Amino acid sequence: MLWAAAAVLGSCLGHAGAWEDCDGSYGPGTFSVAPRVNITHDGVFMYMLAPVGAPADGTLLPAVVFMHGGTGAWEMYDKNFQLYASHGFVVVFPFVKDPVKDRSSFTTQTNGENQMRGVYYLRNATKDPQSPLFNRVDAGNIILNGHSMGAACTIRSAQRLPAGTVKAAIVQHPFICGPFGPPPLPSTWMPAQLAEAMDKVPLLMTTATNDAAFWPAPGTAKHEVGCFGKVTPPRPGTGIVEFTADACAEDGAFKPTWTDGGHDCPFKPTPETPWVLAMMRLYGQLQGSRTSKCYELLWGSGADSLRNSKNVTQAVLHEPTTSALVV
Ligand SMILES: *[C@@H]1O[C@H](CO)[C@@H](O)[C@H](O)[C@H]1NC(C)=O
Ligand SMILES: *[C@@H]1O[C@H](CO)[C@@H](O)[C@H](O)[C@H]1NC(C)=O
Ligand SMILES: CC(=O)N[C@H]1CO[C@H](CO)[C@@H](O)[C@@H]1O
Repeated sequence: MLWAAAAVLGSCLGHAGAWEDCDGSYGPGTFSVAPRVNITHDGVFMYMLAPVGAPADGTLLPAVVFMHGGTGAWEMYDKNFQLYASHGFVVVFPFVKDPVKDRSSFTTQTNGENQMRGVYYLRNATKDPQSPLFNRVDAGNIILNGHSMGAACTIRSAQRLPAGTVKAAIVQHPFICGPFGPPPLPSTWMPAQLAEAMDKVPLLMTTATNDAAFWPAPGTAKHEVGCFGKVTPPRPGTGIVEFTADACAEDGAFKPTWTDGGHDCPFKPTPETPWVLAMMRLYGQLQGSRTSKCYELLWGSGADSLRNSKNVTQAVLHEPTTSALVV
């Protein structure tokens, strides 16, 4: 009920609150960004990046808890995190073990365990006078985001956390669904778990036509779209977007250390990152407002909408219903 009232108020005021609406340009936001901080919470090592200061009207900051892909490192996503923090988001980046061990393909986690710890850390930190986040974070405005192995975690965290704990889930290039995967059970996720996650939060999944991580391209995207479609009936406020091979082409920006095409398209500043940010802003800052530009870009069908982007091979988008916003 509170949420419904807040959303109505938000639209009456034309978003006069602390957070700006999307304008379709996706440049950096107005916050400068403090240096990254090391955190250990409940035995889990994490990096934390926060904006400097807070909105003048006392509004608390939203946050995103991001889980990296297998063999992943902060540096793959750093530019995107700086962008999110400049828009007012606290970024929490839990490791499975630590920055060195997580670079090994033997360090894996797919059940969302450490990503959930990231959520618990934020709930604690905003109440902890010793924390740099003391009284600064709205622990009710947390977004989950992950890539590859971390995307599998994001499905599981969204499914496992009680309804109302997080505001949205953004799942970039998840594994293929189970039971046979790859990877096979118990490391993959099941369509029934995705359905449970979708019953709790708006959920946006991404992939790319040239993702060849699990099947030769375009097989991986085809199977991911198939897995998404196994949730029946379709849940409002959910979607999967397959970006084009052109938009997700390898551009050498991370060489010689990493590639950034296909499966690793989430490292790039475009085409996925702007939409990830729009989803974060819509649900972490604008309370899902149906009258916002963020909403129109993500769920609408205008010339500048996600579904009509020339960077998109196909998009299956199930627009939220009014009731889906009252979570
Ligand atoms: C933070 O963690 C990194 C990686 O483990 C380490 O290299 C660095 O020294 C730590 N910084 C501080 C201030 O503890
Ligand atoms: C489409 O993708 C290209 C390449 O990544 C990028 O330069 C362009 O800004 C993207 N356009 C939109 C609307 O996202
Ligand atoms: C697990 C953990 O870090 N708990 C902390 C939560 O915050 C309080 C202060 O509010 C600390 O005392 C706890 O140690």
